[in-house]
Amino acid sequence: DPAAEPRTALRFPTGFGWGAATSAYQIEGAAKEDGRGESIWDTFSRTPGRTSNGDTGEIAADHYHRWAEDLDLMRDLGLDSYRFSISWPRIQPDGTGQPNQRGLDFYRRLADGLRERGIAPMATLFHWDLPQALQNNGGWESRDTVERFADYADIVFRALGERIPVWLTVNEPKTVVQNGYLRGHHAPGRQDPDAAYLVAHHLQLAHGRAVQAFRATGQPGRIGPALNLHPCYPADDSPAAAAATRLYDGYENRLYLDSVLTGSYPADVLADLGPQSRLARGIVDGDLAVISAAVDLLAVQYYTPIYVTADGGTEQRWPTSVAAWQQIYPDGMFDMLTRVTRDYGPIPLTITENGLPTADILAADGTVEDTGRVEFLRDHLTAVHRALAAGVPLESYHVWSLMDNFEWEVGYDQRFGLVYVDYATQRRILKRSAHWYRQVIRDNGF
Ligand code: PNW
Repeated sequence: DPAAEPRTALRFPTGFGWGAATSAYQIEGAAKEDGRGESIWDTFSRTPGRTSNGDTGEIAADHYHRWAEDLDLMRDLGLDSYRFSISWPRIQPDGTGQPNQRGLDFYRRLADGLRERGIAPMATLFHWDLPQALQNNGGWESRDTVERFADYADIVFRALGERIPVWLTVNEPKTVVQNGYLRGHHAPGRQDPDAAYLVAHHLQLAHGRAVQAFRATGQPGRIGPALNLHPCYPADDSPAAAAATRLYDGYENRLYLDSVLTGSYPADVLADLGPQSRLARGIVDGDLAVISAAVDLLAVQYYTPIYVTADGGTEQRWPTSVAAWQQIYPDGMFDMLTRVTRDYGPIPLTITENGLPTADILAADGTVEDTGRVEFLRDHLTAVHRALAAGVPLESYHVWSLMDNFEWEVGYDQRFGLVYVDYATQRRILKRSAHWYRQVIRDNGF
């Protein structure tokens, strides 16, 4: 009976980086401290009806005050790498002008604390918390926001560049486009397709301008984009489903990958949007050269596949997690990684997010038995290992997330952490998955 045999031991390459990820608005709290300005997520989450239970990130996991304790946790887990994001409104409260020193100091302490503990910092410049003042000026619909971002990036590189070996520019431009501007359930809560793809262009430009600013400062580290990719599969064997899947893939993946890595937008997506779209009209000569400024690595994030029907809709094939948008399909991780390497060449890759939301319960004996997360991580890491064996130049993997946090529109209802956060006391408790992951890191495999 093969099912009864022990699992083959999987060893990862020597030096493979084991990490975990978070983002500023989701964990920091301290929304009014040390000169922080307001972001669009403060505004959005305070608007009645926008988040579950009216939850906001005002306190979140209180990481802004508990950072040292949290760094100790990371050391105890044995992390090689920690991915966090820098809050733009802590650095520039109104999104422009002189930097706020106390904001920079927080991230300097964090980066130093990581390095003291032997953990490599990986910093994302923008994880959705746009300064509200810039939104009032048009936000990402305005080309001016791109230049504001380049200025902000320049400030951060000069202040922290020596301390941070890997930088990521914009986290998941696609999610801003789709959730912020198409479906409207993320900040700024718009439902305007024409605006959405102009926003996509400006986010891609912002990425490219940040890469240029990085090169201009001559910092020693590496930089790249952070894209969440969705492998798209046809729901049936019909030619119509194949065609619909190809276009769907254009919107989900190639729009972002091609512009950065090949210097052009996919022709099928441009044709589908039409010559009068705000995206088409918003492209200025030279923009694609900016967007495709050479990057050092590509950060990819994987959560779910998409099955596309002949009429261009979607279908569910696999069981979902507690998030309706997530079908659990570990082979999608393999397909996504091998596809990127096949289609774009052997650019160094890091996985900056992969994870499972659950409704964890802290038991009376003080344990959290998140066996579903252990199974999810084990199955996805098995797919990662297969991709490595197939020659994918992957250097590291980060679980989303280090700890439970503010999961955007669903607030604190869904928990993604390896570490449980008891929000009433802000106590941190290692879940079963954290103990498991610590052993994986120790053994460099499982
Ligand atoms: C990511 N999808 O967003 C974000 O980077 C995190 O901040 C977030 O907490 C995490 O995933 C979990 O949601 C995603 O539709 C949003 O497949 C949507 C999708 C995937 C990731």
